Amino acid sequence: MTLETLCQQATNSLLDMDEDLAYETLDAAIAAEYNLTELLTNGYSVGMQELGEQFSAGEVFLPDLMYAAEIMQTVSARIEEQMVDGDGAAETSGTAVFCTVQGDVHDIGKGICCALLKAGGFKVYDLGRDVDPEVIVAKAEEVGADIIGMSALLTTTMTVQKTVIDMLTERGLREKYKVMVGGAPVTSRWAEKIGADCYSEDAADCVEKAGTLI
Ligand code: B12
Repeated sequence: MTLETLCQQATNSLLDMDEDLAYETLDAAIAAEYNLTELLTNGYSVGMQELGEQFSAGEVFLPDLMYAAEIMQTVSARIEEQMVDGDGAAETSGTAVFCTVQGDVHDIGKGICCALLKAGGFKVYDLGRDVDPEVIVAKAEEVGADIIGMSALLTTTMTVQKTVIDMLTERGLREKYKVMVGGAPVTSRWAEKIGADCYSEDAADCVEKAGTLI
């Protein structure tokens, strides 16, 4: 089977919430030694995004969405394992501290960004979701991060990205870090308004921009 066919199958597996198909597709791609980044971004991610739109339009119920989110997380974790085992993480391009901000539990997109950054040679500290601004700043200081990446999927939690940037400025730490922001409601305009260094629409762009920021 071609990679293109497997990507389509990966998309369908999420849209149909077919767990077995999702894992079979991944196994087939691993066996064929296909590019798993492509399978993630052009396959599973597309399915998750389409399902998200269906949910927003009231065509999919919350329990189904949560089930698909679980499948997506298992798949992302397995792909990340494969990438770390492979040659992707051999060199360190820089150090990034990533999280989903306080009050927000949406971590699928953040997880994909972390997986691709690791594959791109970054050392990534994934702090998880619903993370307190103090914890983000403390971790960046502790590990000497180059990049702080913050994901927010709710309009109510986007403001926490600003809180962290303001905190860095007030403490005289702002120049030490490149701050990247993202998540579905975030725009380049918002990034500019709050004084972030960079906004990315998707994970592949996030890795590319992270590389140019350092
Ligand atoms: C899946 C989902 C959930 C899952 C989350 C599971 C999980 N573990 O993440 C569950 C069911 C738990 C959930 C809960 C809720 N959700 Co919800 N959820 C979604 C949904 C459908 C998809 C999000 C997703 O995973 N997309 C797929 C990923 C791959 O895309 P992504 O996150 O955008 O990430 C990509 C880019 O944005 C970028 N990126 C992401 N982060 C970052 C960070 C950086 C630094 C960079 C550079 C780039 C980057 O790269 C990623 C990969 O390409 C969206 C709808 C949507 N269309 O977005 C609603 C949505 C975000 N949820 C919404 C809401 C309201 C909620 C709830 C409040 C519902 C409720 N009433 O309880 C709760 C929130 C609880 C909380 N405190 O957080 C609203 C938000 C509305 C708003 N304007 O604020 C949305 C938009 C749905 C809607 N239209 O109503 N949700």
